[in-house]
Amino acid sequence: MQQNRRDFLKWSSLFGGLALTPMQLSSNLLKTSPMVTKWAGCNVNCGTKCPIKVHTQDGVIKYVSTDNEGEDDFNTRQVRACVRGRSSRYKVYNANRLKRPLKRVGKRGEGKFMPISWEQAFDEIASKMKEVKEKYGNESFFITYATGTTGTIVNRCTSGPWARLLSLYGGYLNNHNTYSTAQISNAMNFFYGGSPASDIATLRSAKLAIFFGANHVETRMGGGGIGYAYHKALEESGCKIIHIDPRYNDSCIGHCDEWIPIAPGTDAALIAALAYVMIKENLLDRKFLDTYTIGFSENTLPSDAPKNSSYESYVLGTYDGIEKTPEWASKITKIPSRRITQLAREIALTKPCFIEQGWGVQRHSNGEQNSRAIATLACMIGSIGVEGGNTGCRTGSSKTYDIMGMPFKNPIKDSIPCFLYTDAIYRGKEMTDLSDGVRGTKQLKQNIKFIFNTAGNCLTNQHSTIKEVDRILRDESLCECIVDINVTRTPSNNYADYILPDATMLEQEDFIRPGAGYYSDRPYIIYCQKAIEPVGEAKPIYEMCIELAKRLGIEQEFSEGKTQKDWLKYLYEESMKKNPLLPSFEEMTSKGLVKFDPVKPVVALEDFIKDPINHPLKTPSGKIEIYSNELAKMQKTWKLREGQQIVPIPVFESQREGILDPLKEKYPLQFYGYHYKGRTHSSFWEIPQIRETNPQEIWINPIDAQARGIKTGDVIQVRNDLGIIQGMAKVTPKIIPGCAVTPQGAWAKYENGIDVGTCVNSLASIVPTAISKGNGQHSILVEIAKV
Ligand SMILES: Nc1nc2c(c(=O)[nH]1)N[C@H]1C(S)=C(S)[C@@H](COP(=O)(O)OP(=O)(O)OC[C@H]3O[C@@H](n4cnc5c(=O)[nH]c(N)nc54)[C@H](O)[C@@H]3O)O[C@H]1N2
Ligand SMILES: Nc1nc2c(c(=O)[nH]1)N[C@H]1C(S)=C(S)[C@@H](COP(=O)(O)OP(=O)(O)OC[C@H]3O[C@@H](n4cnc5c(=O)[nH]c(N)nc54)[C@H](O)[C@@H]3O)O[C@H]1N2
Ligand code: SF4
Ligand SMILES: [Mo]
Repeated sequence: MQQNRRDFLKWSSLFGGLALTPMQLSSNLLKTSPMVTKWAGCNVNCGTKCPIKVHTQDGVIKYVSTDNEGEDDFNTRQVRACVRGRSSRYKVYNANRLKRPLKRVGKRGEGKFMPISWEQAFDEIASKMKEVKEKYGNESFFITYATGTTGTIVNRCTSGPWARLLSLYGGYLNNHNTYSTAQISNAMNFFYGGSPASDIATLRSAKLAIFFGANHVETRMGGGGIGYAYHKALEESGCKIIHIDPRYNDSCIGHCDEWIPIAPGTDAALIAALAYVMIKENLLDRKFLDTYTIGFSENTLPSDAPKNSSYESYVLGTYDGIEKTPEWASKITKIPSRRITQLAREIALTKPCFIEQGWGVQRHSNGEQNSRAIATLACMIGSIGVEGGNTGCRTGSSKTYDIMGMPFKNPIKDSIPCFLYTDAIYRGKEMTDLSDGVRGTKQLKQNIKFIFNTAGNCLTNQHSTIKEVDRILRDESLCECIVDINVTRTPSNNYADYILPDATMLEQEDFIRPGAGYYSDRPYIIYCQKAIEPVGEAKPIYEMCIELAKRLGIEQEFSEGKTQKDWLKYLYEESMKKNPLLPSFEEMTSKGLVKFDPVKPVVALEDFIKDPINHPLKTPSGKIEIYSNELAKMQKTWKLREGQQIVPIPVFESQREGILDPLKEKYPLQFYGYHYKGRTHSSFWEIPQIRETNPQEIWINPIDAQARGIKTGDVIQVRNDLGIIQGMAKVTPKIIPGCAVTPQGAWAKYENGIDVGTCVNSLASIVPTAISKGNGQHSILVEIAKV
């Protein structure tokens, strides 16, 4: 800064002390307008939501830079955007950018469209809405799960203007869960009555930290949040770090004392063996277990639970006749038994020990059990409720500085697990609470007939079994109309009947704030100041919804006469009433970025541990439920798919496409897609510069590669019964033998039935998990061969 100021003074004195910046001067000389800088933000769902500075000239974005204001020590940190956010200019200007409303011409899914006027688009969509409402009722409308504009206030994908419009029009079928956390969120509700987690900043007080599939450096990349806080806490504490992950993830690099590779989907087996050692060597925190939990031992089981159904009985083998020794676990997890024994001692004897899991562990067909097992480990050592300890959940942020969204009240209560949306298209009316986890009703009244997909690629690319999705969506007699709202062409909007071009966050005013769980102890709020006019005919979704509301006869109810800016002011000022720390609307909008003082980092369950009687958990017993009575009830009443089970304690389950599935004879390699620094899911794939610098590689261990004659750079095919993907091999010991991985989110592209776009969801099963009906997308079995 100092240097900049000195340079500026030197320049201005050279030009006779004029109060112009060098940039303004050269603009004047070249007779162009001066550069203008506006704040905007990166709205994609890596959760972090970084501010960006947009520099324009004559209404054109010239370059994008990042927060560089203020000091930059940890407590005053600049919220610097990653390379994806800094590439936002290309998000506005790229060959795939949508600039006009499009209408399908060929068959659905063929990807042929013609430009139409907004008038025609609104008229036709409104008329189809009326028709569908009349024929099938409001339960047939659906807004798909989508995350491309989460964190914004008006321009929200799933709970913004579309939700308000449809609510006022009579309602729509809701969805619950997320693709991010379906299994862990449901599992932790049974276990803790929520997902309590310490702030990652408290890691600075830990002596040992065990991370299960937690990749902060790659999945929380912005400078304002968790990735940086993780790095900083490790620097300060010097604590020992162990990452347990099938692959050597980016958070291991430069930070980690040990990487323990584990076979995917087997964490619950490892935990059972750790428990075995701790029981045998008397290393458990029995006082903690007896005071705060139920069901670890027989003496704390609920009175109506069967004998020998405690976790300890499972571990010692009185439950099922198998002792969960390190040798037993070693065969499943592929971790040497000696290391398991040592690890148990190390974890039990080094306190405080910070236990955390990311969300990769739970995105498996047995994900609920894996995540409950890791939380059980945190209980076994009693490192909960103390600074430097954690609950086994993914770390969170300390305080939410929220801004209200647009109000809406959906008169329909029926809700499906978001991952079952394709099922609800072809067999909605068969779906029930006990067979499909439907909520708000016992059975659905209607199949999905009309879809709005805003800012999402979950219609196909991010869903599973792409060929099956293709079959369902292509059939125009099933879902009769699909309206897709995006800023770019995507694999999903290939299936749309109408594609509507949205304005980006650089082209409209809105708030963006980081998601809870992403910014650690330093909240901030961004106000996007509208850097340029929307390109082409793109327009914000609020304006689209007003036009539809007009045609549906609900304009006044929908808009209440307010513009987007009026709503932003109203919602912000309502939020100010609850949070006196928020500056005035005028200050917020003129500053563009407001960073708040650091808050005290949260230590999860501190109150409950201090006083469990007066601060009970939201579980039925008020305690931590290692044995869940609710799951015991579901075990008796729910109708499950073949091979599935619900067990009240967190046993290791061999389920669909897991390490013990007999299908492994045919498809011997485990496979999954991890979240990648080169994209946020499928977002940014459309930008060639980003694709070029972040290649789509398929990692395979040298042992497996050699057995198949594969070398780095070879084109290989990964196949199972659901599909074939093709891509480039990277032979690396950074992945455990017996497993291969590729970044999730690449755009599927089918050529002669083969996905040459290397999208992992061409191979992932559409079968939901037993308890949450979530996406066990990381459980895939395959064979790999050189092309
Ligand atoms: N750069 C970038 N950041 C992102 C995203 C992105 O696409 N790109 N997506 C964002 C979103 S919406 C979400 S939900 C989060 C996702 O965050 P996560 O779900 O945590 O990400 P994953 O990469 O799926 O998994 C994290 C790690 O778990 C490991 N893992 C997989 N299976 C297992 C297992 O069975 N056991 C163990 N121990 N480890 C396992 C993976 O190898 C990976 O290193 O990230 C967010 N951040
Ligand atoms: N196999 C496998 N599948 C997965 C996962 C996995 O780990 N493995 N992860 C799952 C997870 S955790 C998630 S959260 C989902 C994510 O899946 P999605 O929610 O579909 O996320 P993205 O792929 O990022 O798609 C977001 C879309 O929003 C669009 N967009 C961006 N900005 C704007 C805007 O301003 N306006 C509009 N209208 N659109 C905009 C982008 O162009 C992009 O098409 O994927 C899930 N799918
Ligand atoms: S870290 Fe996430 S929000 Fe921040 S710039 Fe990168 S992609 Fe955008
Ligand atoms: Mo996610």
